[in-house]
Amino acid sequence: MIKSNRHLSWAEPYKIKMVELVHMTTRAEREQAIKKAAFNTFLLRSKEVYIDLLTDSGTSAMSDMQWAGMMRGDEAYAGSENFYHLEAAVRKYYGYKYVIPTHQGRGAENIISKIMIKPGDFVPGNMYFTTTRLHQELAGGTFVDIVIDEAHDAENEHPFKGNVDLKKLDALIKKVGAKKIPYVCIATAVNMAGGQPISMENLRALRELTKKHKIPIIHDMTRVAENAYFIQRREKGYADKPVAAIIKEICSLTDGATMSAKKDALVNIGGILAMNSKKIYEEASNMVVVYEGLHTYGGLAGRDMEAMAIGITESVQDDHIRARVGQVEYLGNKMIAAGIPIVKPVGGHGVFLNAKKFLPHLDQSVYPAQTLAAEIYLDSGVRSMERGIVSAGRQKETGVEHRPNLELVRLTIPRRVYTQAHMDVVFESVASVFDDRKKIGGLKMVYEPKYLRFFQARFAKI
Ligand code: PM9
Repeated sequence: MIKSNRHLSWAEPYKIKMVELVHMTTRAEREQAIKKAAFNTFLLRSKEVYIDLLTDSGTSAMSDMQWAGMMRGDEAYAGSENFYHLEAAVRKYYGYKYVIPTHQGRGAENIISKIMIKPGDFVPGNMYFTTTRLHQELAGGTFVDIVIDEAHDAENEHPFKGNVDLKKLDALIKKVGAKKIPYVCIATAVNMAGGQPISMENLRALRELTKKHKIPIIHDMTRVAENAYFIQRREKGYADKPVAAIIKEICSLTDGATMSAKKDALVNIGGILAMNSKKIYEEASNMVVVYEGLHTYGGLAGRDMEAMAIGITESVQDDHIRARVGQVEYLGNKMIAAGIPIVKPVGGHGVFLNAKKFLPHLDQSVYPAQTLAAEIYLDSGVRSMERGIVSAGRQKETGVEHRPNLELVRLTIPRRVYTQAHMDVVFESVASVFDDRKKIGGLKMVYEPKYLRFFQARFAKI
């Protein structure tokens, strides 16, 4: 953003060149569709959806430059030119020395978990993420939550709810010993907390503590640009620093990264594993051939890597990120003004409805957030996602259900896809469900898959 334009509002820094028609449905059609989908919005067909706020993952609109880049795909098996463009973009904007492409974020999580975690290890992180924790557990590790308590409280307006509670980390080190902690896993713009940022000050302090104990930091940088924008807006000393410089500073405080490029990096498919250690790079580039593909394509086509290299460049621009977060805040502020309970402050990638407060008559055992997502779909065809007890799954050792404090419905905004008028419709629909909330009853789970159950679980009305 050019500084002299900061008095203007956040209008999109692009114009529309091509459109995709969306489908409107009748209430009767939606009733049939959600029943067929067993009250799980992941099981709806996209043609049954009007405004799709299921996820911001892989749903971005690519730019004309990215599409032009797709035509420059070098589909050589080894040493594709596009890989070198991607590597150059990662080095320039993120600063990590080595990069391995992966088919998406969880491909990178699988590899780093297998390399660094031994059975019996503990992996502390600033709140869990579903796929990340699963790979840590599959490698034999136990995830330990070290995020500040404020992150688990939807109403708390702490500006950096992604911060690490250093006392919790210190206590874990004292309890299990630094040797049992292969790395600390730090997410920027913490997804499950509602897209909440970590501050640079906290990251710097974490760096000091981990350095003392020789524990590396692995950065889940899936939404690093959104985090950097919040630092620019909220942290002392960063108001005049470009988002690109803040991103580089964040990365410089960590040793390696996993990234789902399907979010901030503006592509429909792809991920990366990046690091500064040559030793880990060599192990990872060997392991990637087992699970993904050669180290210069990692499960991606050359054209995908080109789109990612260009997407990274576009994602770090101040005017892009200001408009992206501006749109999310526009929707969030409408909800707050209407008294609809949401996670505060409004996060970077979506508005998270607080289902516990929205439906206070429903106990967590009848899946209030799952229920609310289905009700919003029924009302308007707006698709959202459960982020509560269903997503949290079961404890690794005991099989008992996790009962997270946050029982949320995520209205996730894809990047560069929907307009302000779409946001108004989303608000109108949530407000109408809110007016009728007392009539809403809960769900029971009738099929539960073993892994990441939220994707495919099936429900029935009680
Ligand atoms: N996140 C999301 O919708 C897609 C899968 S879960 C519905 O938020 C973080 C912070 C993520 C993430 C995916 C992954 C995995 C890692 N870290 O989906 O494998 O938000 O590319 O990335 C999703 P992939």
